[in-house]
Parts: sequence; structure tokens; C-alpha cells
Amino acid sequence: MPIIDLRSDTVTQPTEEMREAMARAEVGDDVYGEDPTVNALEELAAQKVGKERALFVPSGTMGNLVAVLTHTQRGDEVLLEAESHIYYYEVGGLSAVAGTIPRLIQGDHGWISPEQLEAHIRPRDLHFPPPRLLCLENTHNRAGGRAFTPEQITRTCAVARRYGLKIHLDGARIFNASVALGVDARALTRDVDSVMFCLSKGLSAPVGSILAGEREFIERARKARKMLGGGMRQAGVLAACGIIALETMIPRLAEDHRRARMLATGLARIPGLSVDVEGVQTNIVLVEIEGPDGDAREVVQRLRSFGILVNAVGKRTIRLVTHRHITDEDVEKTLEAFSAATKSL
Ligand code: TLP
Repeated sequence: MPIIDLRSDTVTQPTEEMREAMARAEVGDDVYGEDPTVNALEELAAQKVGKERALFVPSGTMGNLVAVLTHTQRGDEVLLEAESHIYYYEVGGLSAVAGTIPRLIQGDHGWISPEQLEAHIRPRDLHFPPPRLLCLENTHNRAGGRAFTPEQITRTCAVARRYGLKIHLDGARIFNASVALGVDARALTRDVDSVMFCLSKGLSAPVGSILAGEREFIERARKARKMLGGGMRQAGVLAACGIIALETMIPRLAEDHRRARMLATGLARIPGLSVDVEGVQTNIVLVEIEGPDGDAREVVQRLRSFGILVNAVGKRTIRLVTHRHITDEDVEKTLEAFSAATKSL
């Protein structure tokens, strides 16, 4: 049975062009700064998000952790959205490794307004941990891929600046936001000190993420990456794919967004399911199982028997993520399978 894998855009396979580039890549020892392909990727990546320098890291999780480690000291307070990936899915690294204390802000569909931020910043006081860093997320994973505009970002960041906070952006899917909003990624990163984005999600590179920021920040981040064991050697074989990802794979994200909308529209028509269709702005769809016995895990299991892979992200919530391997026909088949799987609920 053919499998339709909507669990994540992380499942994308490298393209043929990437595989060829891997074979050809000129490499060196990147811990000595001598891998020309890594250096080329870092230069291109920094330019794409309008920062002085960039650092190639093995994963988004490590990129975010390196950022927290570099911006903070032990005992500092990090303000972040209650459903943010850094808090929810990164094994508590900001506390366990960086020794910081998270202060959660329940945002509006993943976004922290200037007023909310201001209400959560406590005055300097002997008793309080010093507030040091604000983390934002765009697009916001658990909010269903919501994309936040340059204006929203500028307003919230202005409050952070007023209180002397550093700002890190978890932009794992920043190019999805850029394509969906029709703005250059630089407009989404100009107000932040550092940004992490992933090459290995919708952009189809097999491995790797980027952390970008000012020169001095990236120099210190390089040391933090080394401490975490993320100093890689002939990483140019991976960086070669990252270059192709950034040069060729961004515009096609619009197709993933169109298919996510198709999915959302179709799912919303199925009795027993509810979807905020207008809220589907990028490549993530959240669908709620209604009814007293609605159980997302049960539906996930039933869908699996039709060859459809999706994730439960809440008791009643299923997440579907579109990507390069999902076709219009796959969307149709997925809708049919959902109809069948939810009939007897
Ligand atoms: N997200 C993964 C899972 O961890 C949930 C996914 O399938 O969506 N920030 C954001 C906003 C992310 O969505 C992810 C990955 C990361 C960071 C971490 O990236 P990796 O997986 O490279 O460590």
C-alpha cells in the first residue's frame, strides 16, 4: 500500500540535484573553518535573513539551544509563548542545559502582543531572576503554522527593546512565513538579534539548520555549538544540500500552502471534524475531532490502516503537514480516508 506521510515536512527526501551536489561537494575540516561548502552556505544563509554571519548546526533544536546559551547566563529568565516549540518540544534544554528559567506567555494563536509582553516583564528586583531573552516563533508550529507579519514583529520587539531584552526568533519555517505573506524573509528578521531556520523541513535538505546573527554573537555561538558536540568535520556534503535548498526550494513552498488549504477545506466538510480553514496560512493543518468520544489517537490508528500517516498533537487534535512529496491526488485520498476513519465516531 502506498504511504501518504503527512506527519511532518521533516520527512522530505533530498532531491536528485542535492544528491549529486553531495557527491561533488568540496569539503574540509569545518572545525578549522576550512570547509569551503559550509562557508559558502553560511554566507548565503546570513544574506537570506539579513544578518552579518551564520552558523550551520545539525538541527533546529541545537540551533535554538545554542542561541539561548549564547544570549543568557544561568539563572536568567527567558520569556516565551506557552506553546512554543522551544518550551514544548526541546526536552527542556533551556533549563536542563542553559540553566535558564522560562516565563510562559499564553499568546493569541501563538503570537505575543506588545501588551502581553509588557504585562509579563517584571521590574528589576532582588527576588526576581533577571529577564534577559524573548523568544518568538514564526511560523508557529502548535498554532497550526500561523505566520506573523513584519508589523506585528516590530511592535512586540519594540517592547522587548525598551526593557533591554535580547530577541531570538525560532524561524524553523521562516520561508513558509515569507512566501505566505509575500514579504522578504529579511522583513521578518530585521527586529531580532538572532534567528534559527531549518533547511531540513519544507526545503528538503536531509539534515541541518542555520543560526544567524551579528558577527560577535555568531563567534560566541560557534563555541557553544562546539561545547554541545555540534562541531562537524567534512560537513560540506550536507551544506551542499543546504545551498540548493536556499537557492531553489523556497518558491515551491506556495504549493504546499495551497494543498494545506485544500486539505483544510475538505476536512471541514466532513461531519465530526472541525477545522479553522482561514487559520491555515502555511503548510500545517490542525483538525479537531468533535463528539464526546473524539479521540485523536484512535483516528490516527485508523488512518494508518489506510496508509495515511498523521500525528496526534492533542487529545482531540490531529496535525497534517504538507510538503514536496504530497500531490493533489494524495490530498483527495487523505480526505476519503478521513471520511471513512471518522464515520463511526
Ligand atoms: N518540529 C518538528 C517536531 O519537533 C515537532 C515537526 O515535525 O514539526 N522549531 C520549530 C518551530 C519546529 O517545528 C521544529 C521541528 C524545531 C524548532 C526543531 O527542529 P529539529 O527537528 O531540526 O531539531
